[in-house]
Amino acid sequence: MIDRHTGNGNGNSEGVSYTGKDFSSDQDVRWCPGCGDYTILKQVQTAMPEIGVRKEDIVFISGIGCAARFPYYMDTFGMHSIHGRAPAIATGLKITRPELSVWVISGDGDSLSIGGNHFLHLLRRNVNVNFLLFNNQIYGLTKGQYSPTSPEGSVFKSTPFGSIDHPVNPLALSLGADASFVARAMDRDPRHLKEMLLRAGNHRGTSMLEIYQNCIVFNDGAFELFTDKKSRPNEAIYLEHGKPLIFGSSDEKGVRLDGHKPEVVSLEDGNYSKDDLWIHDEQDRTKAHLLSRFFDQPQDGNQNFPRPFGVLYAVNRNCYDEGVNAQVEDVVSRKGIGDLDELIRGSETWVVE
Ligand SMILES: Cc1ncc(C[n+]2csc(CCOP(=O)(O)OP(=O)(O)O)c2C)c(N)n1
Ligand code: SF4
Repeated sequence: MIDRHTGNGNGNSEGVSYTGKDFSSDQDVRWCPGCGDYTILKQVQTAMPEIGVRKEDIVFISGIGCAARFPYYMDTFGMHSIHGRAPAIATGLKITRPELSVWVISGDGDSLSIGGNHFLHLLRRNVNVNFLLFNNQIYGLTKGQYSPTSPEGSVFKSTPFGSIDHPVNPLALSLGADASFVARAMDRDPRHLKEMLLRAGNHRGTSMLEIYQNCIVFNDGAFELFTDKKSRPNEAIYLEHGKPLIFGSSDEKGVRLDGHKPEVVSLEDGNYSKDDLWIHDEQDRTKAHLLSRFFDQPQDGNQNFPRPFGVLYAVNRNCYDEGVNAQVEDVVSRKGIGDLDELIRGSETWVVE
């Protein structure tokens, strides 16, 4: 059994017509003024009517952190659960209620530190849920300790002499875990963020969307290179399936492949034209891995690759929740409904003397 109503496993869309406001709850929003979480909330509320699922078929499940307050602000079902464990709860819910559209909200600390293990298994199992990873490179709720995504050398309260930890690259990690949908967006490009939310919401399987989110209090400007309108054209590249990798303020640069080695080239010096560039293919796993490695900082002295935004990888593969339900149905049809008491009692008993 895939879905009791629609068959696509992403909620029931029969006869729904909402506006963004319909998804706004009556709770006071308790994030700091200027927090990037506000924009993300707004874009999720704006995207929901277009995803077109009935409110009573939508569930937001979070772990712990500032980001994790999200379910309170959505006028849908929701659950603020335990630290790093939202994927386990989402998996259980999706298996037992496959008709629901399930969204996991998590911070970088929540999903990549205490919840790293659960994150990995959600992705490899490809449970049909949407995972929104709010990455602010800091622990916001606990007042600014460094997180698994903080760059080396980060000076925060818990790392007064600079973090010596090598950071996690969330998209490379997701691809390594065989995620079927891997994308990146940022709070300060709301139009593109909404587009990515729609893509994630319509994906069958785990959609992992990393969202760069500014923590204005403890890590302001962490993503300024990509969010600032002046530096963005040179530091960010927007991926579109079937289109060449072009960037720069007047589209004067591109990325080509020399074998499997990416290279930034000028489109102005006459050596290369658009026809020489790498054409983005969302279904090419090898190229998605290369893209996820465009992660260097200009100050590292490496070739300054632009940071990719958009869908790096999207393929269709079996979902764990569907597999579990299909197997249960098959076994029940062959063997009938089991008896739990009998199972617990077991067929063999021992007497301990
Ligand atoms: C079992 C457990 N360990 C530690 C904590 C303390 N704690 C609360 S939130 C958090 C991390 C929050 O960071 P992040 O997930 O990045 O979310 P943000 O607050 O930045 O949105 C930690 C360590 C906790 N609540 N429970
Ligand atoms: S501490 Fe940072 S992440 Fe948390 S609400 Fe304030 S600005 Fe947002």
